[in-house]
Amino acid sequence: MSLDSLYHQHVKTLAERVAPFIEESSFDSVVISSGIAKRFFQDDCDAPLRINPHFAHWCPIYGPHHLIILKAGETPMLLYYHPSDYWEEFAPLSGEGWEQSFDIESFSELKAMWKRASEFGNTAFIGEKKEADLHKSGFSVNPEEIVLPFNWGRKFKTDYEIACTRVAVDRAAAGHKKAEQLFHQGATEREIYWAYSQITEAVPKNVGYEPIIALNEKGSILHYRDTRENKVDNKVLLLDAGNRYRHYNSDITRTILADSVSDTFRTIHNRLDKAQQELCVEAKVGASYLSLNMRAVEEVGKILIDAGIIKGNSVEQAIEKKLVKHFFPHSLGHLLGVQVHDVGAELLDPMGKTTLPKSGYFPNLRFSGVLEEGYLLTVEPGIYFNPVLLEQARSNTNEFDWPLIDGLMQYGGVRIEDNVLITSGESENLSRPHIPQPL
Ligand SMILES: [Mn+2]
Repeated sequence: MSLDSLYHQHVKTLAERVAPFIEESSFDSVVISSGIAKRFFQDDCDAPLRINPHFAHWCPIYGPHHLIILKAGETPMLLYYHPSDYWEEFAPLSGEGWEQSFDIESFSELKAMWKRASEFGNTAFIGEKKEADLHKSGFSVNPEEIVLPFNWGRKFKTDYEIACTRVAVDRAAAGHKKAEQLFHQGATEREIYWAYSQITEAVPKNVGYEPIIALNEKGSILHYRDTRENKVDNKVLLLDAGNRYRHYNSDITRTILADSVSDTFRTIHNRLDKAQQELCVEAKVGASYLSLNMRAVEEVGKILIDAGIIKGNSVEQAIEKKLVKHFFPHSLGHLLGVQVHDVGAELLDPMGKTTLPKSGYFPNLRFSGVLEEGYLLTVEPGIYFNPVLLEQARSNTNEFDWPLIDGLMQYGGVRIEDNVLITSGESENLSRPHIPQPL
């Protein structure tokens, strides 16, 4: 099926999904804005535009000020902003396939456009309050009775959303391959950054997050931001980099080793890769997300004990005493969609019931509950030798082999991340076939 037909079906599915909630709410209509640019402090320049994720969920266009209007049981409307402006380009509609899914009205003035938007009764607005205030709309801004069911629905991906994600994976795959090649040729972080950006066409609308391109010890920093210009002796590359297509993200991490790394580090890497692949298979319909997270911690615990890094403890003890946390401080992953960290799975029902664990091993787990058909999530366990996390454990000389750990710090760490689609049967790993983990 063509992307246009998939898209048409997608919009139909979303409209049917939200109709009962609009109908039962105290609102006659819902208005979703594409958003407005954010201006830097004391500056006359704007940050790169990031479309309101709710708008992105409904419409593939990239530009500020557009409004979607939803009424239960009716074809969605798009109020399309198309001023004549000599500073910026506001592209005219060009008859692309997606346009068939809306009743479209074009406006050259915001005032007239917002007046039109106010003609649909009592309205709920999904977008930033300051935008609703700017236009003195009188709309109710982000009321829970609307936003919660809209968020809830976002966890069930349509075929269109998966098709877009596949394109985002394909583009990232080309970048990952190039990065691997350059790493082995001794390239710098900066050189890998340029090459990745070029191959993945990383203009702002194609970038969901800035890639993490970390050589050697920098791989231990979970959100490493720098791209160093200086040459180092390339031992390990941790590359966490995706792409964005029609607002849909891929989010993929590979860890690439030079021949020079120690046998211990290579073993840690190979075993984490094997465990990650098993976790991807276990991430299937009906699986408890909390149990899956605990399984990941157990696997990491085993690897650390077998490597001799944690001493004198069983896996259960090492987890109980939170020894494993010094090496694997984050959770297993997150939903993926129009936001790199997508929403919806935290809601057990459309009206906002949650069972997020408030304490225990994962005080900040993004969601609990079981995996359902249509979820798209990342599976990304890691093992890091991070100076800050290790410093917190330094005084414990009995249960950690410090000389061994100190020898491993030069390699940073390992993270391996794939994008997994939960189907009614076996789950599908969208990224692994296109980006094999180099061994
Ligand atoms: Mn991720």
